[in-house]
Amino acid sequence: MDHIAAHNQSSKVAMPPTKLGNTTPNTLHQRMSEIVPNRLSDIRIIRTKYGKGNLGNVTVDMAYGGMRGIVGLIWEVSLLDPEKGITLRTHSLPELLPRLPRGRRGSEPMPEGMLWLLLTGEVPTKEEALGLSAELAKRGVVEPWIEDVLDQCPKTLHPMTQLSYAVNACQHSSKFAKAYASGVPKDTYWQYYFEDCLDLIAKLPLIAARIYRNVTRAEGAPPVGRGLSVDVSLDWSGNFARMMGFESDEFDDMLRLFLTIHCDHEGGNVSAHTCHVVSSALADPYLSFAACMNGLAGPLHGLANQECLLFIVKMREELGDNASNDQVEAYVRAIIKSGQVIPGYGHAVLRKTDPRYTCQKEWAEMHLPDDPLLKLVGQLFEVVPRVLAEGGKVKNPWPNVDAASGVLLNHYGLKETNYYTVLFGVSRALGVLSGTLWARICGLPIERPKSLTSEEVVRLFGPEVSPKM
Ligand code: AMX
Repeated sequence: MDHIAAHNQSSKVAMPPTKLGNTTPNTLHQRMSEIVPNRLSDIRIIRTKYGKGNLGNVTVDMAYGGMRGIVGLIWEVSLLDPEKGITLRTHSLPELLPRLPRGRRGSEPMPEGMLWLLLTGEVPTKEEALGLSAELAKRGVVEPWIEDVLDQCPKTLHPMTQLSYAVNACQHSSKFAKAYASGVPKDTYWQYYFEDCLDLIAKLPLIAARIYRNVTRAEGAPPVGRGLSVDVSLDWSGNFARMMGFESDEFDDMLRLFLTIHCDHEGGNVSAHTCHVVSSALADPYLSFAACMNGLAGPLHGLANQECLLFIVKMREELGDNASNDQVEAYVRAIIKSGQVIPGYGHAVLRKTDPRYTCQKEWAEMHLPDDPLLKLVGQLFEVVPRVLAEGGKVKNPWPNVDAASGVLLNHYGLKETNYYTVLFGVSRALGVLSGTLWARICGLPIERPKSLTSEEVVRLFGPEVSPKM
């Protein structure tokens, strides 16, 4: 298999130099500037040696079937293994989490460390991660008119719509769009793209916190106004928590974990792929990420965390706190019989329990062992996979990332389920913008797969099997 050979061989091409005896912490931009030329040279070698390698055949069913199994994308920052789950720059989540740097406060990793890793391929030192944290805090400003626009949104406008709206509006300050319009050379695009990515990631806590404040304000109360700003002494996640109005150290840590583990799931999922395809037309990071958020807002993708908690809460209302597994099973069967999906279960690529579910469940068992909703999460795990596996239709009956996250958020008082996907989106910015920035660094062209009509399928494979068209 050519592609496996390519994969094995690729580990022999020169990788970025490791940092030796460096006393002054690198900035992310410095480190990227060192890494980019080496990596581009690696990719030139890979393409020269393995460019004609065959990545597999495409069948008609695959084209009708959501392109499952078609390998047609390069996404440098993460890779999903159906059995083991996500690897971020080759590190599995359980292996990586203990290695990522902690901040000045808290015991969970700073998402800034994950961002550094995704962009550079290197686990940063604590000083580097703290430096990036300070840099993001400095960049974390939003034009006042965008804050006013958000304040004018009706409380009932879905928070994901508000997020997408605000991110699109931030495009007003895109450095890449301005640089492109002024005709800068192609090989410098990534530098402006990098600036926009960091600016956008830095603005997200302020934007998302403002949305939270506005949708949760009391009936008749005025919107936030000019009251929110980033505190440069706090990390990215701490700032987000504080601006939303949460003050406890345990909430901060839960949010750090949430924002770290939701960041990326390789390039073919709806949110990442949308960001990738929009950016391939050289739309700037703001336009690309806003589109990505619109995809994440779908109930089969990121909205599933909202759906999942609603499902668990409703089940509790109907079954009470002492439901037996038999009662849970009857409830689950009735939902499936009515034609609905069980949110938080199943996946297009994964074929085992999602490690992101496992790490959230373990965290919950340690910090909120007596939460009645956690008990139901455990019972669903005992019941749902067996029920979904019956009949063999569902390809993956195991829990995904969304099966436990809502219970954590709800426990700490973040009860507005329609806000949950915004948190997912803030985290996802780290991964999709890193992957998309690398696509720009590599100069990947505008994306344009070929499509067919059903008549064309019949023409290609008929006429003896042709239906009447
Ligand atoms: N409950 C009930 N039925 C399910 C199911 C679930 N959790 N997961 C899959 N199925 C059904 C599908 O609806 C499909 O039925 P159909 O043939 O009648 O249309 C059949 O099983 C085969 O589907 P599949 O090939 O196993 O899954 P898929 O790749 O088409 O879809 C996913 C994957 C995630 C959309 C699906 O498993 C699902 O709808 N899960 C529930 C929603 C959810 O948790 N989404 C979040 C995923 C993670 C994320 O992106 N955040």
